[in-house]
Amino acid sequence: MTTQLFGEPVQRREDPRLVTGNGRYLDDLGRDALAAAFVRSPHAHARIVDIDVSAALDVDGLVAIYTWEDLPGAIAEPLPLLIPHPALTHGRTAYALAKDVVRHVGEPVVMVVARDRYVAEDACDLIKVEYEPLKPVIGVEEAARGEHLVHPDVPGNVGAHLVQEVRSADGRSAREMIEDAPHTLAFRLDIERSASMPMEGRGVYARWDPDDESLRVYSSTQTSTSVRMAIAAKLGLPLPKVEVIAPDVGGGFGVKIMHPWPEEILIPWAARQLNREIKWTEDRREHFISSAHERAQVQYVRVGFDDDGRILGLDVNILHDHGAYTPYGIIVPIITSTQLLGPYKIGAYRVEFSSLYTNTVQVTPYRGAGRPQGVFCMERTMDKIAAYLGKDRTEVRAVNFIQPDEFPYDQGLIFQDGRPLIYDSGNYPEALRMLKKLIGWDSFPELKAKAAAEGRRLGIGIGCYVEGTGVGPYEGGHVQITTDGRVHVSTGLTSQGQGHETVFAQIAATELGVPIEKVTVVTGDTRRFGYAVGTFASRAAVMSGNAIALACRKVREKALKIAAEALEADPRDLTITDGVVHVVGAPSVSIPLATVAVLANPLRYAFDEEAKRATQFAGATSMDRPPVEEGEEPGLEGKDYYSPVRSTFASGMHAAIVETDPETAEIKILKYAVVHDCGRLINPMIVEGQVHGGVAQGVGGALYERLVYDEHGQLLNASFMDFLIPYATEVPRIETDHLETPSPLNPLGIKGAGEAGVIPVSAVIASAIEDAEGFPIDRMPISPSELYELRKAREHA
Ligand code: MCN
Repeated sequence: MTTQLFGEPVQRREDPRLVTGNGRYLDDLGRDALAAAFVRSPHAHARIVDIDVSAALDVDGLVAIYTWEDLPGAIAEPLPLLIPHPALTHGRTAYALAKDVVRHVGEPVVMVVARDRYVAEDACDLIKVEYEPLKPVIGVEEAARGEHLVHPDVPGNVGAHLVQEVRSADGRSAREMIEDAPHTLAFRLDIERSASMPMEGRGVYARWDPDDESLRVYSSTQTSTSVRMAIAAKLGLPLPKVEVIAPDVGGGFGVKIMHPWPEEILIPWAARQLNREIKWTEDRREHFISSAHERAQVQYVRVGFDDDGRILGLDVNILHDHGAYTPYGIIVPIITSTQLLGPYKIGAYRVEFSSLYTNTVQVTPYRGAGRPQGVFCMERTMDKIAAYLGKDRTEVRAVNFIQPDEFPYDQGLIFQDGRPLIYDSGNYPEALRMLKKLIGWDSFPELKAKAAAEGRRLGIGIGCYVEGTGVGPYEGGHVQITTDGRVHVSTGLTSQGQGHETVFAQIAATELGVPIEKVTVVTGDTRRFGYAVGTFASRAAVMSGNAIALACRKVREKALKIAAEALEADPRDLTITDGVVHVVGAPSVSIPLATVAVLANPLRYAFDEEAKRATQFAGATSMDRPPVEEGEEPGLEGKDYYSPVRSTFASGMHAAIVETDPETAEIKILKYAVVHDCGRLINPMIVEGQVHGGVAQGVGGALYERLVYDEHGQLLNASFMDFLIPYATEVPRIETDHLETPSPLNPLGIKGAGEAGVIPVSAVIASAIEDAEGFPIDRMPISPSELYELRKAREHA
């Protein structure tokens, strides 16, 4: 049996439970709890004139109705704004229940608690809210005109405005470099709204213990510790009196992170108020109109370059649609603007963004978080340069690549974590070589010509990206070996399907030399681990992975020390194999870890016959070790934290071959290839799964997913009948190859992988369609009807 499982494609241990229906999701809990439902605004922008609940009061089974007026103290204040930034001069967050004005369709106005959801919804229908409609602001261009305001005290609807600039080595600005460049291009790109759309929506279930004056809250969240802190602060409870548990979470993709949702505050508050268990489970329509969206940006690009396609100056102006509120600060446009440069070194760079309020659902990070937009911009730029110069698109990229001997490479910008944007490692030329081989880049012209002879249109496309992963500030791991030889690992961050139960067990098994079957992993339960940040920004592997490894190393050291005493050996001569500590080269001189765990506990004799035998085996008597020496702790357990100096930069490149129908403009992906570098792989199979899932989401963003608002601020496609996400039939087979350039920044040499799949897909598909059609694709997503219209426009041009 091997315990060296780091790097092995171990089967996901959580899957048998999840795929046989034995997962426990939020709605599986609290079956007898009261249900909450919300009256939500039907208007995009309106003043609340009156709320009349009288007709609902007689509904049989009604328990309580709350409006903003009923909320006490801090709960009546706006929700917290996380991650403030000096450029965010006008940050605004919503109230848990709307106060005076609603700013998007779907904003919660009244909360109803009742015997069950049916009764709660019936009561909602009887509540009359009188509104005075105000002019809604829809789309960044209308917002930028500033004629009507989303927040009356935010001039021009500008929540934030930021200019970042990197000058050339000889001190010239990007604009000067562009003016002086041999060639220049200018164009506009349009990126539409999409959203996370996890299979399981949000949900909260809370119960109050009046004797202990404590709350137990279950939330379908990516960050149980921050939900806990928000509830404690808003309800005025000491932190130890609030426990938050993330049960099985059916996907998050960003929408369930950090900033507390109104429902995460209101349900626990009402549970305490009424001393009853209360649950709220989001339905799909609520998810569309009252959670969060992302992506929407308009970008104006100017680029100057030389005859080889080397970029001398790049100037990008971004109008970022932030929706009605900024609970998560300006993290999304900051990521776009700083990671737009990708794997390239650019002569000089200027990026400016305005983050604009509109009367639409608020914008918070969705898998990829601003990077798909940045990559779309950079990769469209590369393709345009190649087309202009008549060069191969991969050549233009290669000429701009940062070279392997140039790491660490400082891009001269400040990253989202406030630290310098320095790439730690990578090998972009090698990745390109691997990708070209995987997709068959060099032989594609032949394929294309052959298809053309049959009346078919094929195109090939490429897109490259880097991704800052494993962002701080910290994450922790706790490891305990019990007297049955089992290893219990816990970490505070949560899991939404990434396979953490498996990979963290692989790390512990490898570090401790125990069979993986002996390892159990708990995540996202503040009772087990109170200090944590959460699962987002592809950080779990780097952050908790390293913290768990460090905790294991502490425990291992302690185990070897105790075993050395028992075996009368030098700890440096010992190793652990299959859960047994033994002298290197003399496996018979050994002691099981289970026995070492017994020896590590001074109370071992009192309760446990096995322990008595174990210590006799070890040649010890009951009192011949001091109970707990100074500076030591009983038990074979340890905790450690990992806090990175800065983020580590994963990277990759994708390529695709598409076919566009000459008649119907239908777009089919025939082949899709990924070369991916997330440093040392813990589990290549899980990483591939993550990449595949990401590509599937990216295909949605490239071809189908677009949240359409009309001029009144009504979301026209708030259901899966109208908002298209790709089925398995639309997702191509994905060929993946891994390149491993270890990160020098963390002990395990790993980088993140969770968002890699999604980031470049729109750029790649646009690149391939452009190659098939011979005209520019400057928007994402692109549908067959739009492609058809573009063809017609070309014909008439
Ligand atoms: N991994 C590995 N070796 C590496 C890097 C990662 O084996 N060198 C493994 C990790 O151990 C983990 C998985 O790959 O099991 C993803 O790791 P990581 O990149 O650390 O990402 P996180 O675990 O932090 O997950 C967050 C990331 C993000 S930001 C979104 S959004 C997202 C995603 O992961 N949401 C998901 N993947 C998702 N997958 C599912 N099923 N559901 C979501 O909601």
